[in-house]
Amino acid sequence: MFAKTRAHWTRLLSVDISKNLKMENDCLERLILKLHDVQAVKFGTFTLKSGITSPIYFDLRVIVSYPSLMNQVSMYLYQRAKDEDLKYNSLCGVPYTALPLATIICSKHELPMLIRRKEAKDYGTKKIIEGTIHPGDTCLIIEDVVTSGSSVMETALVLQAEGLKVTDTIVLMDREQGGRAMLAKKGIALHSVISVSKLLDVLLQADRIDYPTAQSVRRFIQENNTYKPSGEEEKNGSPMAKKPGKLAELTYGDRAQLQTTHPLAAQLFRLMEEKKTNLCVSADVTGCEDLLQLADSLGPQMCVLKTHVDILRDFSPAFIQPLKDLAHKHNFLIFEDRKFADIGNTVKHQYEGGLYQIASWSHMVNAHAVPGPGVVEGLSVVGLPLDRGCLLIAQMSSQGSLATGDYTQAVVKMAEEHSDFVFGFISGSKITSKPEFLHMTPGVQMQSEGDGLGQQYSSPDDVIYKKESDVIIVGRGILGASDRVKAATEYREAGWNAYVKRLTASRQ
Ligand code: S5P
Repeated sequence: MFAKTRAHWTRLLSVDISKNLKMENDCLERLILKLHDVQAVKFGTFTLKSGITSPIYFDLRVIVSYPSLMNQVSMYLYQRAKDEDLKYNSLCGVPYTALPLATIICSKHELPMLIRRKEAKDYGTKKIIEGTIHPGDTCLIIEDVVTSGSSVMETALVLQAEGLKVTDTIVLMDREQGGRAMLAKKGIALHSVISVSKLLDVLLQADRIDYPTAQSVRRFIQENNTYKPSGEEEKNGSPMAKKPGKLAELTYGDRAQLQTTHPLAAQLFRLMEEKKTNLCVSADVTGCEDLLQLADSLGPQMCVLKTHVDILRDFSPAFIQPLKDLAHKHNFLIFEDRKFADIGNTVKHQYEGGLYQIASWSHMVNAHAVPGPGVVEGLSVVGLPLDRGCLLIAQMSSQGSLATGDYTQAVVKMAEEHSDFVFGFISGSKITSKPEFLHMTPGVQMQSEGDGLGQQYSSPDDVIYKKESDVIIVGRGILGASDRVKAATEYREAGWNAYVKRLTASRQ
């Protein structure tokens, strides 16, 4: 009797569930047809930003003109998160289309929202995220269409840099071209309301498109998967090929805005973006006059002027003011390449006093991590009140350098633990994914591979594009040229082009 009753209820329940599923399906079909009605999805021949020709095109921006459709889409996005039983503290829509969608959800369900700025803001609070940030909270990302996943990842990176957790994203349309796999690799689960396959099935059944059209889109989707499991990229060979699972890069300007970025690094990132240069000139000349002349003539080309003040045969304190004036005139920072490497108390004196009084004029200095954290602590006693900053030497360009492997990793940890004063590294490549840290790379030359004294050279493209460093440090490549201004212009262009190429590749 009991078994019969249970079977009865089970049957009734399953009829109910399948009825609900059918209703849900009908609603989703209506939503897809409505999106097609308003031309949020189109079929034809479209040239995408990447130059690829696509038989399908999504423009979800148009839905802002249809308020009931906006509400419907927002309802679906919210319901999707509920179905997955996601736990989150706030919502952030990827700018721009998903911004109003997130707003509707947050307003309707009284949820806190965060807004990610797309453009750099150069006045007021200089924030890249608007809203109250509680580090450790989980933020759910809302997006309209996902192809490679890079725009979701770009927003996730900015949120993560502010201390927020990002574990899931809800998207209206998954183009099924690799975004899900790429995001999964980065620890973000993608939940979509509609997949391209579902969209094609519905439009085909409703006679909105014919079979050959649906087939050509399916083929396009299959042939244009943006996600390549590790290892395949090299085989593809294209220098612009997107690296597997690689994130969309933040620009120098974006990095200047992060709350975790050191004020000096922010100043540098900003001036790099403004002057369009990632060139640091290593002014390894031995006379004050020569150095000042170099600073004046190459000033417009560079973001940083690097000095070795102890190689100047005629140094006098009178040399400092004209150097500072030139830094101001041409908007570059001064970096005394002193490579401090002693106990805290000694470096404190070396930095502040003596003949050179480095802290009084050099915006930044560098230090070896060999002595342990005391070296940074000693320098910061002097540097912090003056708003100075320090780079730690994590790798060296010279042959046989011992600064490799675990040592380099320990330097990164030391920098993270002293990020009030340390804002970056001297390194051959990018060694931390934390975007607030700056990487500066010496050993850059286009003409030569070495100097016979252990120096090893790489090209600007290698350093900025392949090794993902931020700044090229060039000495003899420019100083040894018959026309130094022309050479500096060439290095500046090569460094900047490599940076633009890297940004472009990360967005494809
Ligand atoms: O590992 C390093 C670190 C530094 S700071 N290798 C380097 O060459 N440097 C400095 O960069 C070096 O002291 C010199 O001032 C500059 C490179 O000069 P170039 O003439 O070889 O370009």
